[in-house]
Amino acid sequence: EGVGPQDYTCIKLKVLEFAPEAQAIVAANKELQGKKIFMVAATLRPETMYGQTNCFVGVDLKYGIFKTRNADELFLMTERAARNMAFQNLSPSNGEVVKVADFVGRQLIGTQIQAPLSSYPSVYVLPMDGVLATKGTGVVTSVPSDSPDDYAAVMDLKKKPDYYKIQPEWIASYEPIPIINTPAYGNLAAPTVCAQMKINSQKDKTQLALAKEAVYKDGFYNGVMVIGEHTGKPVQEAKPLIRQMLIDANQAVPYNE
Ligand code: A2H
Repeated sequence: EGVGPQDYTCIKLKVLEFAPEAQAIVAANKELQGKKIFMVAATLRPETMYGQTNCFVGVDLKYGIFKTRNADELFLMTERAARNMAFQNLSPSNGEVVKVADFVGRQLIGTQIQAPLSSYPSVYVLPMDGVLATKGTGVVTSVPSDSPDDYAAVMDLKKKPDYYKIQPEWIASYEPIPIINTPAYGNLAAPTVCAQMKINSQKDKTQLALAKEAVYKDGFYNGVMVIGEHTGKPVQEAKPLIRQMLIDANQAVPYNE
């Protein structure tokens, strides 16, 4: 982690309806009328995107909407990510960063988005404690079937919606979806490992780091897809194919940092 370049896939989460405070900001901005706005999430596991149940932001992090190389599409992410993307042929011109709106994460909570490949036609933007401003785009797509961090955060939100200032229906009926099967953890690796290790909350950081490592390696080396067009294929084989399929469909872009 943090050593050497990281090959991410940035998933384009189309905004269907902004939460009220964010909507007021967008509505007041002439540059945004009639444009498509995407929250952009950096992932190392594109093959798990069938299982997206929500997306996470940090409530205190700063986000912006930035112009891209495509005049009709804008990206919502951290300014740090926008600066990196400007040198990866993703901004209007090389090195150019054009921000057209500003938000704080909490204003985005409750926004509805369309997550490519997800079995759920629309999902919500929700808070997570551990979202780093210094990694990826500051937007984390949530796959509770295969990410212990995501599963622990989703369980916290389901248990304590008031504490996290969310409406229960934004997550209550969004269950983890089987994506990958392995001999060790079955087809819901993250819930299984969290139960085995008695992980009760996203605050159990030491245990979560161990769980994440175990599930990541096991899924990659021993996993077989149980959903989608590559059902039956090993994860190692399906991963680059699903990544390319998302990129070809203009639902994702490659991103390095
Ligand atoms: B992964 P690495 Cl299913 N702050 O995507 C915190 N976490 C972030 C982040 C940020 N700013 N940006 C990205 N991430 C998460 C899927 C996934 C991920 C699964 C399983 C494991 C997993 C769905 N969430 O990551 O430090 C994103 O979550 C475990 C490594 O660059 C991204 O991939 O290695 C991963 O961390 C990148 O972490």
